[in-house]
Amino acid sequence: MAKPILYGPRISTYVRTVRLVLAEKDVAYNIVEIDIGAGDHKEPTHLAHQPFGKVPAFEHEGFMLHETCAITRYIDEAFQGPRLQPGDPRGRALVVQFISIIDSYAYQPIIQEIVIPRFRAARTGKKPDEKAIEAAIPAASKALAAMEALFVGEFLAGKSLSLADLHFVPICDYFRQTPEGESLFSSVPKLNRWWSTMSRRPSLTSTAPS
Ligand SMILES: N[C@@H](CCC(=O)N[C@@H](CS)C(=O)NCC(=O)O)C(=O)O
Repeated sequence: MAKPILYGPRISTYVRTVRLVLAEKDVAYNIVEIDIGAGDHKEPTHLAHQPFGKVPAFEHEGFMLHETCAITRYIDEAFQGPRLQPGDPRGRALVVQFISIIDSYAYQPIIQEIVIPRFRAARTGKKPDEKAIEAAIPAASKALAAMEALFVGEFLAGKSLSLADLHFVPICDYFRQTPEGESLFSSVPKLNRWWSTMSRRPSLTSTAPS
């Protein structure tokens, strides 16, 4: 089988989720870095792969895909390696439920409204809009609390690692580097324990953005 190609920057949480899945399945791939800082994801070359101007996009033997949840499911089903989706309908539904919560309710407040402003402030030395960050905390907290309540055990959606864990890891890794993340994680003990286990996996080290 030809090596798949992943289009996107390593710093992106969605790109990292795909890299985590590829690493857990031990699938070799090529990555084409897209410089989102320079706006390359809005250029025609990338828009031909991802019409919404987002990252990642994915290519396998001429088959093109975008939308991370479609890409990760395809990789799990098309390649050898440990299965990252449960065999039963309820187990798979729980995995999809977690991914949907992450996409719909966690990503925006955590990454867009807390992590990006904090990291940008650290990079530029300019003060972030503290009021805007504070305004994002209730939504971030609600998403974490919902996942804490749904946590099945050991891994997010059950006894085995699944796509749900790999969709959430990149967001947590960044969030925990902010004061808001550090504080909110102390109120979700199951997710905290989950993170201690997850953070030791070799796939996290090998995909860590520099
Ligand atoms: N629905 C898309 C969302 C991907 C997404 O939001 N990616 C972010 C990076 S983590 C992005 O492209 N941001 C750049 C922008 O919105 O201009 C997916 O699931 O792949």
